[in-house]
Amino acid sequence: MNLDGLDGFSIEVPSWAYGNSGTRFKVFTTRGVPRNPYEKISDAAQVNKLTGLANRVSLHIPWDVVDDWADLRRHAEDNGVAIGAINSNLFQEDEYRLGSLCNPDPAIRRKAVDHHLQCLDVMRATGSTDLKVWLPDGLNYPGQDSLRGRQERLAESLRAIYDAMDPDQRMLLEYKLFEPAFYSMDIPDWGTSLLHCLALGEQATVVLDTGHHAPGTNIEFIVMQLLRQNRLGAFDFNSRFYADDDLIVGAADPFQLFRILSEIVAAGAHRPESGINFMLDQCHNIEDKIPGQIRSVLNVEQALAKALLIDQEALAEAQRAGDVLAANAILMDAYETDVRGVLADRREARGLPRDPVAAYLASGYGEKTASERVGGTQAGWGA
Ligand code: LRH
Ligand code: MN
Repeated sequence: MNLDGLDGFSIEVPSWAYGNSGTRFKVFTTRGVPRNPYEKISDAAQVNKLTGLANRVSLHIPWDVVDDWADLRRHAEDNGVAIGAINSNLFQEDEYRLGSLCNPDPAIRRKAVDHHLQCLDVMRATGSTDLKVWLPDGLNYPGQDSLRGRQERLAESLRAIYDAMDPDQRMLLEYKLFEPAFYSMDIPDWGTSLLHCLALGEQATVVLDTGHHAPGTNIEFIVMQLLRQNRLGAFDFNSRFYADDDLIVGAADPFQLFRILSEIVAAGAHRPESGINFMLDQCHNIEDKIPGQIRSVLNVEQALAKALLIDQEALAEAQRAGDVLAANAILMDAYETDVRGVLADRREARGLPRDPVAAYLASGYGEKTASERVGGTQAGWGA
């Protein structure tokens, strides 16, 4: 089994996965949960230490604001990770009730644009080059506002942010079908995000969050199409059974994850030089967070390993010959291949534990942090 294609592959983990999270019904708290970005990064670094796969941590502003960004950057580097994408937050200010970058009020749009200019400064201070913009803006009732007017305002606001970016910085523009708006979102689908990116320029690319589509959507088709346009900037990996459940990637539909990564491998986009940022965007509402993150990065690696086993030549030949069953069988053979043993061997060869979850549980890190992190306010949704 040649899995050299895994060399250099890395996954970015989200700081917010280590804080408390939940649903509108309940946010559960857990002993030892981080109380600040330093502790979030320390926990995230455990995932990289045990898997060798997760060497970047995404931050969310203002959740991860600190007094000294250079010091936080040093803390990350001391723990073997780097600061990854900087996520703006347009969903927690009262002023944004009727929208942020699309709001009819120019003063509120200005506030939302300025928030992104602050995020660009955080990127300069932390060495991050990815600005991730998810727009919660939308409508709950038909007629509530002009669908077209909002697009014009959005284009103007995004232009103001884009023009403030440095040449090495990227905008990652995320779309979502619904929630928190329930009639229309202003960036509901990949096409709308792509249109705005094409209008902005080369440094604007699309983020595909696997939980942001209508049930039954063929997500790998969207991956293929964005790759064709060279505008797939990043993934927010997670899985879902119904809505934006933000569950462990691959847990709900491992075959879908395999199909997505098959399109990535077919285009050679798994290679670091593709510039695609493979990120997780998850919440561990009821399960232990660090083992949940370890399981997640291993699920992505496993799906990628299976995709790398696809016999591309035989597949192309069967497709050319119109041999439907043979073509499908070639893909299914790769999917049905158990790669867990060879991946454990690969870890062992790199001085990493064969079973990272077991190694984490045996490390006592969870107990140690639970006993140390007394007092203060736990981080997380609703904190
Ligand atoms: C929105 C989203 C976005 C993040 C948030 C934590 O649903 O996917 O990527 O800002 O989750
Ligand atoms: Mn997301």
